[in-house]
Amino acid sequence: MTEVTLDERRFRERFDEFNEIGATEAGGVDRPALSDENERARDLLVEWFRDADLDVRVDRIGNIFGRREGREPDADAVLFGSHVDSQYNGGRFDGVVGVLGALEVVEALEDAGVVTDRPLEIVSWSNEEGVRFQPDMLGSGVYAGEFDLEYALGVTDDEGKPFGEELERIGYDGDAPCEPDGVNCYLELHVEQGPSLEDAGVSVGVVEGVFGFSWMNVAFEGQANHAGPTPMHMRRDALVGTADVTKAVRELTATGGADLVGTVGSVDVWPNAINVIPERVAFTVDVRSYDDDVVDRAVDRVRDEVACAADREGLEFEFEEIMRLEASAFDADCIETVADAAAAAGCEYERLVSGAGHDASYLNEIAPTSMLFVPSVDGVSHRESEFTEWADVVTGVEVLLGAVREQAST
Ligand code: HGY
Ligand code: MN
Ligand code: MN
Repeated sequence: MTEVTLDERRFRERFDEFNEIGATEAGGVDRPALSDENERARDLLVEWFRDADLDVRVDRIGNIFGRREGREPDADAVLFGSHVDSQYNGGRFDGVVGVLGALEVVEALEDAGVVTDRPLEIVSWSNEEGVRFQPDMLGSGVYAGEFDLEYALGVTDDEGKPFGEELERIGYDGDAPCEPDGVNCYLELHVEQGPSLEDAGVSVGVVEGVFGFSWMNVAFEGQANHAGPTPMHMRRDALVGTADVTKAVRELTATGGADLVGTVGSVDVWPNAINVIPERVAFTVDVRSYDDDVVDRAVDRVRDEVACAADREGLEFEFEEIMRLEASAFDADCIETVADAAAAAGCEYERLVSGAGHDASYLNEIAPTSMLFVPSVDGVSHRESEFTEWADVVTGVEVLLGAVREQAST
């Protein structure tokens, strides 16, 4: 097989230039989906895809594809990539490593004059993070048929702005159909966002699946009153109910299942004043496990805890599950392709399951899929200090290159 070498300088310069967009003081990025910063990031990506002579298309939900023809134009394509939208104060590596790594793979093949049998398609999915617009993995979900397009275009952010209008505002309401058209397999390089690889002292993770998870919206309604003269027995404090549920979520993860995790991540208090008893609180609950029954039981427990907390404090409540993703077990052959590529690159690797959600979960519904991880320092992610050693990033791209070449030969 012809030797293909990554241009590490090009790759590093691109990564640094790309992460100047939405850069935060603390060294992270703030590029939420369909923001002005996300628009600038998309524009730069499209420019680089075009510079690489890729055939660029944007689909109806704003997923961006770059296609490189192979020797067999009618063969199903090898699809690989990730996402470039970020958390509000997120890290520079989450998603970007997979998209710019994919671009470097196709550029390195071009530099070496290597044409694969199958076409290659690299992709940047819309709204993977799901922080501004829920649910997450929206672009890959529509593409894989999990969500219908109209529903996705209609979801709104906290200011009531519909996804479709924001997509049009930034000029990425593409006209390509949002559906698979001849996909041989999907591969995704991503930072682990957890401590396993660092703890094991290995540089590559061969990902065998992704946790299932549920996202819930809860609202408590009590009664605002003066913090001073209102006797405790007269209070209906929505924040007390919220605190009870938060504590219950922590407690149920202790007994609900070995890998069960639970988070109350977003809390909105009204009127949020130092001397007023909270009247309304809207908050979120995120529970995850690789065992779907464990997630189902956890959701039922949360629902019960909400009702009990409301009863104790005399609150009205609303409870809605806004997203439920089943656990994904990846394709055995794809997993071995990644493992073989890691071994061929001389890497020690570990097999693991991802606690973080990824677009690969939905791609796994429509094509053989697997992922590969590179270590996150201190297991940190979704934080501005998120970091991966550059040598590990480069190793990940080398393994991705090997896996893509393997899958792209017929
Ligand atoms: O929530 C997740 O795991 C992903 O970052 N959307
Ligand atoms: Mn991600
Ligand atoms: Mn993320």
